[in-house]
Amino acid sequence: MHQILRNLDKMITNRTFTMLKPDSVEKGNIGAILEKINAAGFKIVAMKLTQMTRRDAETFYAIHKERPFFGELVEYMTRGPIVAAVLEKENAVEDFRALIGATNPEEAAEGTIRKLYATSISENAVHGSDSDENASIESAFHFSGRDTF
Ligand code: IDP
Ligand code: MG
Repeated sequence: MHQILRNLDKMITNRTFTMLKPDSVEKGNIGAILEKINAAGFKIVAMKLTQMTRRDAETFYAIHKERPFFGELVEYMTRGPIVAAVLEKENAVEDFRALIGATNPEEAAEGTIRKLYATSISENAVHGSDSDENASIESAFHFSGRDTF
């Protein structure tokens, strides 16, 4: 039983969820960003090109609904297709947040995806889950169990 729980825990902490946001797709940066993701040792477990509806974006970003930028965020995230993906690597959530860099590209470290490809704090190229729990919730929002094996 303990072995099973340990394995389950390991499985969860080994995955994160990402979106290549509409600006990345518009600018033709899908390939370059996926290259960085692969080069950093992440395996793509599930992936699709899709577009979020207003309701999808409002639900996905519900935690930010009282923030002044919420309307702008929903407009941005729904204006064109995104690439949604589930990624696997040891320590996935933390390592992926390090790979993408700070929310504001002006504060993002050299070589990070946001430093390289983001335009502004709003149009910042990629999403990365901020916890194992959210990685799991966000993956389930975009993919069914049979997509993520
Ligand atoms: P994160 O994506 O780095 O986790 P959050 O604070 O969770 O950053 O914000 C979610 C998203 O909302 C950001 O990625 C960005 O697109 C947008 N956002 C965050 N802060 C601002 C802001 O101050 N102005 C405009 N948009 C923002
Ligand atoms: Mg966040």
